[in-house]
Amino acid sequence: MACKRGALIVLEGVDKAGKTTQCKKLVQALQQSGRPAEMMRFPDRTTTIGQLISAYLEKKSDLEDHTVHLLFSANRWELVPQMRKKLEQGITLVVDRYAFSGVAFTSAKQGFCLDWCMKPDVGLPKPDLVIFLQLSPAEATLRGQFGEERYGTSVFQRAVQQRFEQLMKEPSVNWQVIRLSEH
Ligand code: NYM
Repeated sequence: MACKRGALIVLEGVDKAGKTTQCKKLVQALQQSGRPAEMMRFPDRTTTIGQLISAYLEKKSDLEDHTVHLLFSANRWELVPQMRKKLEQGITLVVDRYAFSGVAFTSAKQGFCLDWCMKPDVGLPKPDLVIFLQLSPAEATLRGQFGEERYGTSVFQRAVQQRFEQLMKEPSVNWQVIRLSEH
């Protein structure tokens, strides 16, 4: 008997929005309701490409900006066969960041446009749903300092948020915004 394809659900947002916690909760809730579900995250730091990205994020290495953008995309592409297989097996994938983070973070840097940033990810499996966790500036402040990794400044994160807002105008993507209040 052919089983129903799993859904591809992506969680997006700026750093510290709580994506990882919510991904885990969603996977748990889906499993408890009897639906096979697994979590994935990007970057996946376990692969060879992921290790290059991780060293860059941890500021242990420097990479040219276009190069690291393409590595983030390659990290998604290398996992596509695995993703497709699981979806075909009926497993719902809950993914912590996807191509939208790739575009929002790189295009927040000087000299990058959305159009160039989107190109390497064209053709990736399309999410059925993208949940955007919208952190208010007040809540971001309450959550304290961003981490020690690259991109961890509030100025950069605000630029990333603006890029996400531009991406959310794309009507072909099923965006659902969840506003996180201060309490
Ligand atoms: N990031 C993440 C990018 O710059 N491009 C991408 O394509 C992806 C998927 O990596 N600050 C950035 C966003 C985060 C950082 O993510 C690591 P995490 O979820 O903290 O491991």
